Amino acid sequence: MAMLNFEPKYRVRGGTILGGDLFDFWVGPFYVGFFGVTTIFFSFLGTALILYAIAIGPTWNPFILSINPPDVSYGMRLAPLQEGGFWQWITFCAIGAFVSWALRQAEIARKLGMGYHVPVAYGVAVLAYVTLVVIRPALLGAWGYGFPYGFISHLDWVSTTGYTYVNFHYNPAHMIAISFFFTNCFALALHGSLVLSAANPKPGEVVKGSAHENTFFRDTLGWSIGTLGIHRLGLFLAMSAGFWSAVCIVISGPLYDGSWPDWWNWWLRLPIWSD
Ligand code: UQ1
Repeated sequence: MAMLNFEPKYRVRGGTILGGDLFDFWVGPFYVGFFGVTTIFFSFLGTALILYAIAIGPTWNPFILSINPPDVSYGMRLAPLQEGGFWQWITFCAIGAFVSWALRQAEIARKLGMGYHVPVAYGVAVLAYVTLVVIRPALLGAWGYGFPYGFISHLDWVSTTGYTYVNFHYNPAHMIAISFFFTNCFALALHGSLVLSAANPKPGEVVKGSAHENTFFRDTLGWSIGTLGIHRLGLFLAMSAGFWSAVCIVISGPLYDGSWPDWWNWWLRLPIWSD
């Protein structure tokens, strides 16, 4: 695998974003680069901090263990390690690793002369995480509003945060995010099944291509979005799901701190039917 015939053509030095020739090399199949080094650094440090924090904590029981953010009384200050400081440094390492990974994707794309679609798409997922652990806590004035790092504790945080606004399903941005997630699943199911049905036939049968794929949907719906179009649609749906997830949580508290079901009373108060 490491000596595919196209490798000599594409595995050439140059075109880095940072570090020049310094880390412009491969280790086995992996491109390293300056951001590969920073990814390894932050991942290892963050993982070590997680293991150390649990090791000196009360339990290894996966149902109970949790690395919690500081109490809200610390505000946006740095807390002692065992009072939320571990959470803060782990969060710092996580963001360092995620951003390094995005920049490594961008560097590889640049070296290959490709578009930056992959790091942009990945960046939306990173944005959703940063919204939860930095942007919303900062807008509310305390790291303590970030979610705890534990298998069950993070679920409890989602539950408590949801019920703080009475019923999160009435949050309009949450509705939009969920609609994008479902539509994204629907589109990928259509696309995955369509491609497999055409390109992976039973042994002995001929492989079909985009002409068959387009004809299937023209016969079924009267219209086909096309082979490039379905990927544009998929990217849009997936990025929109992550983006509206970030919006739905960042407006809860910083912009609106009432009950989401009550927010819809603007509808009942419209002058058309109210006095
Ligand atoms: C589609 O039209 C198409 O073009 C041929 C694909 O590309 C392979 C697809 O995967 C899908 C799912 C469709 C149908 C999608 C819509 C929105 C009509």
